[in-house]
Amino acid sequence: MPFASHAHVTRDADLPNITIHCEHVKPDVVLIHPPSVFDFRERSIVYGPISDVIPSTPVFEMYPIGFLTLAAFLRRHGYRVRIVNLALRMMRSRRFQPEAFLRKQKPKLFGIDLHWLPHAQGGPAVAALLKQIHPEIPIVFGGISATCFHRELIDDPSVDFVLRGSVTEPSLLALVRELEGERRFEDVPGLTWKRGGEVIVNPDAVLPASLDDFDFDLGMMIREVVRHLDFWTSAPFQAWWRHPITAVFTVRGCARRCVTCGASSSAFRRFMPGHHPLLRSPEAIATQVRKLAQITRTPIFLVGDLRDGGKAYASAVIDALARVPVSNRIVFEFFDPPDRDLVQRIDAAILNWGAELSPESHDESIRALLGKARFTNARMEEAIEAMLASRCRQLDLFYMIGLPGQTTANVMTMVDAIEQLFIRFDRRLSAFITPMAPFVDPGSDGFADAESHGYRLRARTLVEHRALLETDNWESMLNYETEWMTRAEMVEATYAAAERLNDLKRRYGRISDRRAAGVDIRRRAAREQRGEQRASTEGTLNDKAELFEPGTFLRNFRLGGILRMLAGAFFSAPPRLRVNRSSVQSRAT
Ligand code: B12
Ligand code: SF4
Repeated sequence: MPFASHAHVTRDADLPNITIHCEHVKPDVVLIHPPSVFDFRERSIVYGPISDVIPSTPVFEMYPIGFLTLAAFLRRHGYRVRIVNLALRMMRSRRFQPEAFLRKQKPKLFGIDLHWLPHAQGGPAVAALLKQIHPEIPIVFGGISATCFHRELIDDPSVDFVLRGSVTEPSLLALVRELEGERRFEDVPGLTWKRGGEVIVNPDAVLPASLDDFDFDLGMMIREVVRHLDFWTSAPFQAWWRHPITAVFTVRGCARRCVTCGASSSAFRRFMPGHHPLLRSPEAIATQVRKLAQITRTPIFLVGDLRDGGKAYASAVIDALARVPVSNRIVFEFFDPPDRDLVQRIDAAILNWGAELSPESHDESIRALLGKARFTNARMEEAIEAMLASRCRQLDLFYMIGLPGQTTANVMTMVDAIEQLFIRFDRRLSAFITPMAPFVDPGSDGFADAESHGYRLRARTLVEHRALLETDNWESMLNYETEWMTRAEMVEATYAAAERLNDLKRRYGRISDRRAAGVDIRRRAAREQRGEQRASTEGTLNDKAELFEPGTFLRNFRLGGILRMLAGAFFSAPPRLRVNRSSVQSRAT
């Protein structure tokens, strides 16, 4: 059954399927999230498990969370911003016509994200369509991949601007002001643009000292949904209303150096302006947690390992969280095993908590080659023991296929090692194995200096990645193979490991027989076709509900909190006040 005619969509029964637009409120900026492959509905693509441990489907319909911080920042300065999750609208209905929808949008500026490289086909394709229907409206790209490939992207005739950087809010504001003012684009920091045939790369923007000024505004988000009576155009991903996971982004960039990561310290030094990691203050993290807990009951993930900000910073965050007790589960991310002291501090401060630890491999030598962290398995088991001896409610371990030094035999030994952990520890401990797919990140050490890390790259440029995305199965989409495993071997090892792991989870009570049987059916079907033909919301290696527990709208959300926030947002609606860039005076518009 080709995906071409069956974009699989799970309807959320408890949500009205209505979209009413108030056309009279014309946004100044429309931020568009494209599908990974624009014409995915017309193609027959065997996707495979490229999105099994994230909420999105292989269409990668989740937009960068930065859309929310960009929108909040611009709104604070008097501009109207609309977020359009085009990928999600296209997934939800075959009848949805992107062209007709985009024709009605007439902002001053369109923004498209090329944050994740898997949108290398969809992003430029949406830009081409927009240029065709609105040749007079400029288009700006932004995001990590757009920054990495800014020179190649700006050569695309549909692209007018690329904003480079990990914190682009002030530059986007400056760009909008220039568009409605004197059009002195050379004054916009971090902008790559063209004047006539000439490409101009402006100096980088200066990064702020902290992330505290760049937050999303929950009240405004809810107000936008209510104002448009549109639950889908700006929803972050397909199944969000059923499991609205929430997160606080504690950091931009990273202190670690994973060979395959495009946001590692060395990767960002290569192409991302400014000094990273950039932290959010402990107070700002706690405030965001409190606000999220006012409207949802779902787990709140703290993205980033707090210890990378230093021991004192991690302690300060935990103390700040203790001052705003919430009933939601707070999920901590650990890049290497936490010591007993930290576990005890968390346990004393937080009522309901869980953790994610990503050893990536059971093999200490492979971990060393990957470069995230060096630690022994004994140390990891000690940490697991400490966490499970505390009130930690859930501990998920993440492993990967496609690592330096890893062979098929080594992958299977990894499953044996996980079984030993299942035997030793209780059901709160679970584990996931996914392939690194579809790409080794651009700009990463493994991309920039592939051979010395044992990678063989099949694509380097944006155009070459676009071509890979236009192939019809996940094996041929991979932009790499390794000295130790071919692409075919990685595909086989992925399914073989998943089959055993699913069985172990069933045997050791991590998942029910029913859930395990469901995964088995989906994986067998996928394996036979070497993938998964529909962009399904369900995983083929694991069940996504293992990670993101679904619930009804009323179970997930706190209606009272939403109404209070909504009332607050309406009463504090931002004035149409715009500050002139070149003067300290402000003018009301
Ligand atoms: C949290 C996270 C996630 C979350 C999603 C968060 C989200 N919705 O943004 C989850 C876990 C779901 C996820 C999934 C994936 N991720 Co991820 N993720 C991260 C992580 C750890 C942090 C990102 C972050 O903190 N962002 C901070 C927010 C506030 O800023 P932002 O979204 O980056 O936006 C700012 C700028 O980028 C820019 N910007 C972004 N878009 C636009 C658009 C315009 C027009 C403009 C002007 C500016 C702009 O301005 C924003 C504000 O200043 C990074 C690693 C890292 N340390 O950075 C990887 C990272 C970004 N992810 C990566 C990858 C590969 C993926 C997946 C493809 C993996 C997969 N195969 O499943 C998926 C794609 C998901 C999808 N689209 O559906 C790679 C990207 C490499 C690349 N160049 O392609 C990274 C760098 C590292 C990694 N390997 O994990 N990810
Ligand atoms: S993959 Fe490694 S380098 Fe990249 S964000 Fe995660 S810990 Fe940091």
